[in-house]
Amino acid sequence: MPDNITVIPNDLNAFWMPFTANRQFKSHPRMLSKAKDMHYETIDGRKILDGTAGLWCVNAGHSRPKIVNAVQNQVAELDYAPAFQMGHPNAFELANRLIDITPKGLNKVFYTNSGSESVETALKIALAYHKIKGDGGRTRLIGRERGYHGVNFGGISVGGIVNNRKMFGTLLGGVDHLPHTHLPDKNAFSKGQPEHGAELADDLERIATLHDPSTIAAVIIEPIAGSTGVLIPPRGYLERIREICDKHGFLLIFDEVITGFGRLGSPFAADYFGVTPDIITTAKGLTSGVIPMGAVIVKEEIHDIFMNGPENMIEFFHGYTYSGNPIAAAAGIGTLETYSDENLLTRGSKLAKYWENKLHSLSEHPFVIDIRNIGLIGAIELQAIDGMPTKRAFNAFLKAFDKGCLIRTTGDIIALSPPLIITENQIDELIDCIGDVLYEID
Ligand code: PXG
Repeated sequence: MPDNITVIPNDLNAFWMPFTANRQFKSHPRMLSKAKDMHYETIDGRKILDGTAGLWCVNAGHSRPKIVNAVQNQVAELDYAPAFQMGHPNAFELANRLIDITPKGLNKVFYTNSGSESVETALKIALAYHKIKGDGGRTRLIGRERGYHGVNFGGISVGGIVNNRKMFGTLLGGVDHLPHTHLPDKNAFSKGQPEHGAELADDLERIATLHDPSTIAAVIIEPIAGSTGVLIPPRGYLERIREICDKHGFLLIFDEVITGFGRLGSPFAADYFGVTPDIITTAKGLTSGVIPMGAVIVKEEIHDIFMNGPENMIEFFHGYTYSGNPIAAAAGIGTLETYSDENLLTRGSKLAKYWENKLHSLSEHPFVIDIRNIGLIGAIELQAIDGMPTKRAFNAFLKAFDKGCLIRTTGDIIALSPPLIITENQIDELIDCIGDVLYEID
């Protein structure tokens, strides 16, 4: 940043911060000013080990040279190009590179600017697809309890996080929800996929019967529910969901906003679980968090249904001013190159066992009631303080930040998702930091 711009604000009032306890933050600000590889630096010069890849997005690590150069060069070359009825090479190049790493058959890319927009886009594609096919009675959308699909109206309607829904009116009509898959009595301290709960997928049959299957357009789920505190699908669950969708003609949407781009040690969760959806929503790791960008990747036959009618007509009345923005696309290309150069999309599979063992070494620590892990994702669920849900985990977050490590908490769950460049030593450092924190909080 140029020297003549003041970077330390003297007043924090104007900025209404998202998903933040604004008053707590403004009384004790936690300000970051730099980042490199696995670390942030605070404005007072303290290094913070990043245990969360920012917000599950900085998969390549911070300020990586290929991404930095791509963005710097692009902004000087072509800053913006109209997204509608015009093109520029980066957007096409990125789409081509993207479909090289997406599951077979999913090879058409629609750009957005965020995970929330990817979700809205995917739901609209699903509805329009059935309509164009002459099956316009399929208007219902099925989500899942505890699901997170961003914060726009479609996303909170199919989502199942109560706090994200309850203030906002009646939401979309025609939506129903599968039960969540969290069964702590049966599955606590599971390593990887839990044993129990595949039968919860059968609830989709119940929902189908209740509404009549011919009224259902799509089912949207996160292969791993992240935001709600890391709920890993029981063995056989996703396969069963796929089967039921196929049986009734429902499109299956995997929301891979956090599981995409190597988080599980494979490019996508669809690869990891061997279950292929019809549509994948992405964002975050697409540009390693550097520039806002999302993408919806769809099966060719879904895209092709739209390609009819007169050739001069717009086929899909949807898009954003910044869909496929040149700078975001450059960041995406630099990111995919970094992933490829350093084998980051599969690196998690090599570290997963080490990560798992280290994480589960905390099982006897104070307040720990469950530990869950898969790929480079981990969750440590704490016993809530009586009458004060979320407080214990939030205190752990504050204490960890003081000690130099960044963790995320949701409810009383600590969620971990480090950049994919993390080393074994840094895994030790992160988990040891959390271990110390657990002994120091009440
Ligand atoms: N779908 C999924 C599965 C997500 O996890 C979104 C959609 C929305 O993405 P945008 O880019 O609109 O925020 C998300 C976002 C957390 C956390 O700490 C998770 C998200 C965002 C911020 C924090 O769990 N997920």
